[in-house]
Amino acid sequence: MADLLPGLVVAAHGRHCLVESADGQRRICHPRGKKNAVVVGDRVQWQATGDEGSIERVDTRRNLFYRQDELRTKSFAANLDQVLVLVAADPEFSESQLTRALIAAQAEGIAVLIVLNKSDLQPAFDRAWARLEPYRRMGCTVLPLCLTASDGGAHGLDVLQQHLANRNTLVLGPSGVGKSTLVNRLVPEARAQTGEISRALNSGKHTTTSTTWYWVDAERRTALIDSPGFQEFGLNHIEPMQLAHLMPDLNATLGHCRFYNCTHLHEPGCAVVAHVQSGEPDQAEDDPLAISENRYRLYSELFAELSDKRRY
Ligand SMILES: Nc1nc2c(ncn2[C@@H]2O[C@H](COP(=O)(O)OP(=O)(O)OP(=O)(O)O)[C@@H](O)[C@H]2O)c(=O)[nH]1
Ligand SMILES: [Mg+2]
Ligand SMILES: [Zn+2]
Repeated sequence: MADLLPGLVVAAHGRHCLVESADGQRRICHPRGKKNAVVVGDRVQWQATGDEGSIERVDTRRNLFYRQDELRTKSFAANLDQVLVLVAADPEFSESQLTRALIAAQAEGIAVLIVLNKSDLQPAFDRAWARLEPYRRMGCTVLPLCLTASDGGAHGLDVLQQHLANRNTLVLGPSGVGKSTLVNRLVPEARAQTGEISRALNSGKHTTTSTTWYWVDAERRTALIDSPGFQEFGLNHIEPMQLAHLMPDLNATLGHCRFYNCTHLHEPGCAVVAHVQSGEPDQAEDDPLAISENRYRLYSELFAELSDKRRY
């Protein structure tokens, strides 16, 4: 039996994937057996079979970022340093989808970065920026960005690049926010590379419909992973009683409720409810633990959704 070689999965299309070896060479590989299903970011052990290869083993994952609804589990990528949730002034972002993505990352212990793109679009941008205030307050890094400035340049890209350096980052967000535009800005040959990948895999599919790993630097230390836009982000894998722990603003108040098994929905003496902003903006400034009404509403809706599903 031939020696096993280490590799990195840089694209995954159903039964085929593209594996990059240490020397930078990429080749089509076939996972052996269903158990070996691979996702982008997986470290694998493969062996050559002619021009192609077969994946014999998937190394233990450091983390796996995925969503899950009633019907299926959809894995985005594995072994991530960070998830960049990209939203834009237009289309208007869904706070529910943003919150869900952040919870999924927190559940896997993956750092997050929120970036608001299209700062050239006013007044939509300022409105969207204000909606992100609770996220800044709970400790998230939120960066402004413009990828298509009228002078042909970009604004906010330098600061963003500092957050990306020497890490691998999954770029996640709804359709049309500029994920691929960002990748093309930072990876000049991304187009060529994407063309190459789809031809190599002979899939005939448009590559933006699948997740792909790009190296930003020649040393291969900084990577961006482009992903298809998502609309619904199911969290069926999360226990309702875990939710508050996975939302940093709610988590900060935990441990002070009257009942140790408080659901923070209707119990008396609930410390979470005590910090929900009543709608008076001044009150939020006085209370470092303030929880926005929107975030609390998302919590109760999610709690109901995840509890409901468990009854059947
Ligand atoms: N006004 C404005 N438009 C932008 C900016 N950045 C990107 N766009 C435009 O937004 C549109 C969508 O960009 P894409 O990069 O294709 O979006 P995406 O997130 O990759 O979308 P999917 O692949 O469908 O998930 C394109 O027409 C871009 O030119 C920006 O900063 N300002
Ligand atoms: Mg895209
Ligand atoms: Zn409580």
